[in-house]
This record gives sequence, structure tokens and C-alpha cells, in this order.
Amino acid sequence: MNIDNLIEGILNGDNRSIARAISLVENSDPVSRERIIKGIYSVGNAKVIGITGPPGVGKSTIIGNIAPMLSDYGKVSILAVDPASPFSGGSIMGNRIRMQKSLSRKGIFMRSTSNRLYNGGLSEYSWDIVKILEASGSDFIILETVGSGQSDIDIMNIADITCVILAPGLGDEIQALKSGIMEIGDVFVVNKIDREGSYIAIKDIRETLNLSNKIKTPVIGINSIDIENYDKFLDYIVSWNKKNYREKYVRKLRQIVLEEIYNKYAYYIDNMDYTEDTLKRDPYTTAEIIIDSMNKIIDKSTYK
Ligand SMILES: Nc1nc2c(ncn2[C@@H]2O[C@H](COP(=O)(O)OP(=O)(O)OP(=O)(O)O)[C@@H](O)[C@H]2O)c(=O)[nH]1
Ligand SMILES: [Mg+2]
Repeated sequence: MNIDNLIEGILNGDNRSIARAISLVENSDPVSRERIIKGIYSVGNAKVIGITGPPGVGKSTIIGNIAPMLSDYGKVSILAVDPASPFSGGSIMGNRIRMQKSLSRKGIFMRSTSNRLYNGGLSEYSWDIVKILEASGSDFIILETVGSGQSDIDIMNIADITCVILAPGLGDEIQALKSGIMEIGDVFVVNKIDREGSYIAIKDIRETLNLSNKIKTPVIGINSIDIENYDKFLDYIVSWNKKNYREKYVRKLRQIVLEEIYNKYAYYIDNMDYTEDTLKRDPYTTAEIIIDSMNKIIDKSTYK
């Protein structure tokens, strides 16, 4: 398929074009990726909602419930980032196919992407995928990631609102407190309040937030089987304002530029003329010489 047609398809909200474009981006085809993003880019209006938390707390179930509710307010798309683990893949796929069918009847686009290539977090090209979904007319883009070190930081760089999902028991709360997940949540959701221990979990989280002066961060208990207390959670998401536009732009710019520099200079370094003299010199000094010459190229007055 021709890229111009693909761009037109995305802008018209055609699901096949969107899916095709996402595949191109995921398969790290840099030329197509660049052309697609340049062709569709505008500062969109989608609100990006990150749903993160330990495995099995109910993230997918929550998304399956909240996505149709959000579609009363605008067009919804979902991007689920698969855990790299090959185990339990079968049952996850089964659930996902069922969910996908019921959501697509409501006009909700859903897509899974793999984080296999990227260290535990969001796929390296999640930003690009989000832009494609945004350009296709999405008002809400929901991202599901399994909370783990790197992805916590990544999700902050892409999402406008980060919802940390926890559940009673299983020691999830304690683990979360340790893993720094508390830092990234704009809202905390304790799912499975039908289970024992949920009020203790909510209390523990509130106390920890108080300790780190995040007193105003809401902690909402919900039950996703009987859809209890979703109105508060939904209200919160709908009324939340976009934020960090500059930071997100800078992060993406940094990724693009550093990738380019890396590719270019890795080749250059591998293929330099190495004389006997160079090889006798310590590599720190040689690196300084190379970096010095790079610094001459990076002159602030030449870009804006
Ligand atoms: N009792 C109870 N069970 C729930 C609730 N929400 C989800 N579950 C169950 O918890 C299990 C895990 O739910 P998922 O939605 O797959 O959890 P997840 O966080 O997406 O899991 P991963 O994507 O594998 O990390 C499923 O069996 C759900 O039916 C709830 O509110 N109460
Ligand atoms: Mg899930």
C-alpha cells in the first residue's frame, strides 16, 4: 500500500489503514515511520490515559468496562502492550479476542503491541502509535501496560493521566510502594473491592501518599465484576486536563536525535582510520577528540 493512501486512510479514521500503519511503525521501518508521522502530525486533542499496575489486578477488565463508558464522550482507542513473558499467552489472547469483538461493535479500535524489543516497558514506538490513533480522530486513547520499572517512566512520558491499578491481597500494595509506582500515579484505583482486605489496602495507600505529600491524589475503590463505583473514576478521567506537552515533545525529540546520532557515529567509529598512534592512546582521550568535533557541529544558533 502506498504511504499517501495510508495517511489519507488514517485521517479518515479507516481502521484497516490505522492497523497497517501501526504494523509499519512497530516493524521499525524508519522510512515509512517518518513519512507517516510527518503526514499525519498535528497537535491533536486526544486525552491519553495510562492504565498500569502489577499483573492480574484487573487492568484489562477495567479497560473493557470504562472504554464503552468513555465512548459517550468521544471516540475511544485502546493500545494494550503485551508483557514480554511467553507464558499464559494463550489465555490472554482468548480474552483479548472476546473483548476486541465486543468493543469493535461500539466503534472502539483496539490493538495490542509487543514490548519484546524494549526493556520491559512500553514499545519504543508507542509515541508514534499514539500519534496515529490521535490523527485518526480518537478523543481518548487508553494504554495498558504492566507496571515494572522502565514502563512506569515510559507511561508518564506518553500519558496525560496515569492510573495506577492495585488490588487487595497478593501483597500488591506493598510491592507497589516499594517499586516507585506511587510516584507516577495521578489517580490510584483499588480494584476488586468485593474481596477481603480492600479497605485496608485503600487505607495503606492513602497513608503512603500522605507521607510523600501527595495528599490530594485520589484513591478510588472499585469492583469491576459488578461495576461498582465507576462513576467517580470516570468523572476523574473525563475532567482531567492534558499536561506536560513540552516534556513529551522534548523526550520524543531526544529519542529521534539520539537514535540518528547513535547510528551515524557508531558506523563512523567502527570505520575510522586507526593508526598505530591512535591505538596507543587511551580511548578516553580519543573519545574526547571525537566529541569535541561533534560539539563544533552542535551550534545553538543553527536550530530553532
Ligand atoms: N473478584 C474480582 N475479580 C476481578 C475484578 N476485576 C477483575 N477480576 C478478575 O481478575 C483476573 C485478572 O483480570 P485482568 O483484567 O486480566 O487483569 P490484568 O491486570 O489486565 O492482567 P495482566 O494484563 O495479565 O497483567 C480476571 O480473572 C478477572 O476476571 C474485580 O473487581 N473483582
Ligand atoms: Mg491485561
